[in-house]
Amino acid sequence: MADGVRRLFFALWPNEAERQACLRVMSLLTPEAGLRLTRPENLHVTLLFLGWVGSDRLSGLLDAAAGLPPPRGELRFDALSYWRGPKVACLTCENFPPAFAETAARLKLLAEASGLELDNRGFKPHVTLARTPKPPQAVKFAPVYWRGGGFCLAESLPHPEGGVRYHVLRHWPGLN
Ligand code: 3AM
Repeated sequence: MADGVRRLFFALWPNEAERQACLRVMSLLTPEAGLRLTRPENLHVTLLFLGWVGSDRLSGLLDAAAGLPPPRGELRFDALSYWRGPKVACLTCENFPPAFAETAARLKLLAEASGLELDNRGFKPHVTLARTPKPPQAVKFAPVYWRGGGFCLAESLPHPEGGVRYHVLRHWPGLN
């Protein structure tokens, strides 16, 4: 890895009530072999994964993101899904206010304008609750509400105890 290169993503970070609501759902997951819960401080909703970003691109990206209005409204996570590719159990929502996908799309445009090459994955709101080799058992839970408003740029770093830790580099506060 070259010097000054960081693994980055734009995300919504939870307030304490949202984090606790996610932890309540996590506490319902049956502890299967190989299931690894997300660290509470790592819980987030990815808006746009950037991958490795050189320091030469970072300040332009930060300036451009500062001008972006954060998404207004609320996400209602009412389903527990299993994604077989990355082997994650995550909270998902079928319907969500268009402002969230619009913010994700605008972040993608400004990242590309900053010279980053991104894949064509669309925005799928989700909160990764656990990594697990097989689908979790079904659970009943109260929907997790997650307000829009501010968003942030986070860095993915190795955790000294294994796995990753996410560090918020910059937070742009919102109105709601
Ligand atoms: O926990 P989630 O899925 O929201 O899965 C990774 C994590 O988000 C995702 O980016 C977040 C920080 O690492 N991620 C990692 N590699 C990715 C990739 N190649 C990716 N998302 C899309 N494409």
